[in-house]
Amino acid sequence: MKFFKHIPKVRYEGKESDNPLAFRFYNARQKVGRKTMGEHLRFAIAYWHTFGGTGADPFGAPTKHFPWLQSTDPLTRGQHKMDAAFEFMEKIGAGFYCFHDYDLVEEAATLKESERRLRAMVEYARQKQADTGIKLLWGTANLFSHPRYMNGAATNPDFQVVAIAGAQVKNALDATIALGGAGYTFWGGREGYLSLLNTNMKREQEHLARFLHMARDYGRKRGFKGTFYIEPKPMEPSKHQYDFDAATCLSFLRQFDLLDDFKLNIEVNHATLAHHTFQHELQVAADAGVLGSIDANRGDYQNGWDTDQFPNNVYELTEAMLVILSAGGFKTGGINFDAKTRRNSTDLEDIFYAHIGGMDAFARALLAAHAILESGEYKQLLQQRYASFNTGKGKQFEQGKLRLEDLRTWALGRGEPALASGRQEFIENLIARFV
Ligand code: XUL
Ligand code: CO
Repeated sequence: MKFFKHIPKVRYEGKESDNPLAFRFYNARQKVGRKTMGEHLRFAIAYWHTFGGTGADPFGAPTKHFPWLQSTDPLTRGQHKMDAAFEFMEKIGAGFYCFHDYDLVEEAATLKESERRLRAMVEYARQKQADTGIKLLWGTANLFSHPRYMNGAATNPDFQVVAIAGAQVKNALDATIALGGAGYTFWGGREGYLSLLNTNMKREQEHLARFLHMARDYGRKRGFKGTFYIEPKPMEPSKHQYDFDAATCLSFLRQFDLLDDFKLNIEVNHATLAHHTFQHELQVAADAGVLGSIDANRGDYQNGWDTDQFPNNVYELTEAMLVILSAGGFKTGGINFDAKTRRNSTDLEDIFYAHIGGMDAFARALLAAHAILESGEYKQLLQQRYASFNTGKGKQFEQGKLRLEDLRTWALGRGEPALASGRQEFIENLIARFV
């Protein structure tokens, strides 16, 4: 079925265009350095928000009555939803999508029936992918919505729940592999606690590690060559989540020997919930060689929760793209719009406007960050700041050739250093010159 007949394919029309259904900056085929914009940005559409987000919130009923969600038969509904998804992705020109198992089709009353439904949807998706060339960026399992997961999934104190979560991950991995997914994500919204008083944190984290090892082993055994991602988030829906932020996840992956297979999927609004900037989280991941993929969105400067709005701040995105480009860009990962239109954005056009805005903002940021790195001025400023470690005693310090008492001896002969400006405003202006 077709759902967006009244909306034309979105094309690049250039900066001067005032067509709200055109790109002004995102031009998939335009070269930026050695890659095209499309290859750099690898845009993905999040199935759950864009085709399943009905606008319901804790205070109110759905506001969006998507025509693809009207059938009473779950499989037919799943197929209509997928028709809408692929029609939308073709029109917006996104090369990738991401899903949870039960975004594809509603979970059934029994595991067996859920598996049957899922297999049918995977077949349907395989055909759609072949027809359109659209690919799966990553799959995942929804281990947080069902009431059984109220005390956690892999970290649930009841082994029976852990086993059901395992079955779900096996099936979601099978689906991801069958669809040639480039990645598989774990986001642990319920892997944490509501109260420490009833929680054995050490045991739960060991269970999580055991679970991830099993998933990794199964995936690799079945020929999955893609990347496993952990998506950090500090809280919401749990009071405290184990995958708090990039640094916490890294320490977990190191402790439990998972670094060979896992990278991080960094989400903007999760970073800000952890009182970090997105750029900070990207840099932590990049420095450890685990910058895998990103979930793009933005939070709200006044509200403290996960508002998942579409990104629109080109200056901040430029800073983020500086980190991503300096780390070598995306390999298996990409930019997944884990973002939703507002509850009162109820027209079908609204999901187009939202993605067009996000894609254009990233395109501008890519162009700016690329130009900044090409000009060399910014990189040089950063290098100069550490120049005292390039020669002499500074160099020996970095090489581990000095002892603490050597620092004293050297410092004694020197006196006070001249104050060196950090030149923050100068650098901010330099970045702004390119934005
Ligand atoms: C929730 C969130 C999830 C993950 C996938 O905050 O970001 O949608 O991206 O489970
Ligand atoms: Co996310």
